[in-house]
Amino acid sequence: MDIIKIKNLEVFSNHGVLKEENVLGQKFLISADIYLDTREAGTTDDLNKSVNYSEICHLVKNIMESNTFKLIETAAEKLATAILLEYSLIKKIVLEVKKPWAPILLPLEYVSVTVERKWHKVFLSLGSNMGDREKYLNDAVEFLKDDKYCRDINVSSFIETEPYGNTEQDSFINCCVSLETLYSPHELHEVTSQAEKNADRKRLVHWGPRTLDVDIVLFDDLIMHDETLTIPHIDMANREFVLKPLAELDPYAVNPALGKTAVAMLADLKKS
Ligand code: PH2
Ligand code: MG
Ligand code: MG
Repeated sequence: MDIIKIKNLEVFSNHGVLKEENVLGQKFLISADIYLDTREAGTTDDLNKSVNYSEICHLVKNIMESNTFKLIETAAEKLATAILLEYSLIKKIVLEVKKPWAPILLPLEYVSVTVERKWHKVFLSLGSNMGDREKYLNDAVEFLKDDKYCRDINVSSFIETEPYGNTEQDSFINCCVSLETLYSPHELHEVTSQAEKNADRKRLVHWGPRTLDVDIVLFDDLIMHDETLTIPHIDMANREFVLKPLAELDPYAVNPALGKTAVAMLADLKKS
């Protein structure tokens, strides 16, 4: 991908853990590697096809001067997020906040924090087999659309499916949702859990009937497992109700743990 670089933009502002820093202020230097596709701007000479680096510098200065953060971590986080939210053409940003006058009673060139933030590509699987099933799915989609850290939301067809696993329950409506998000996997899990709570989901029986289930199926090419999350979804390759709508949204979405596309997983499942 192409990069626009801003190097050591100088601003004077009041961030710091110490009271004196908040009162007196000091110099900060901001650098950013801004990842976007500049091809069209470069071939047409049209600024509208790129981002205006002057505007971004003024946005940075504004945010730095109108806030008092304790941590340079917070400054970096706020700047990176604000820039990604303001400029939809930017896919990723690596942003550094340097503090050359950090008052630590020792000489140093600077201390700094660098953060890398991007729009993550995510696929969710949604299911409902209680009450007004379509409404629960539609409400969840609306809930995601209202979240400014989620964008570019696409919804597959709704399909009626027989219960998989515990078969002593009513049939499901399932779908998949693709989106881009600034959330981390655990932050997104908090959001999907909130969507389930909004549907008054009660966890009575494991794999039992539910008003709404929202699972993270794929998150970039991430492979992870801990107490709360397993990504890619551990059983996705065995579930037609996940693979069919997933393949409809993006036949070439890859499960990085298996090295298989959605269409390939679906074909393998139908064979077995
Ligand atoms: N979800 C389950 C278990 N079984 N079966 C269908 N058809 N659809 C589901 O969403 C589903 C299921 C656990 O999440
Ligand atoms: Mg599930
Ligand atoms: Mg679940």
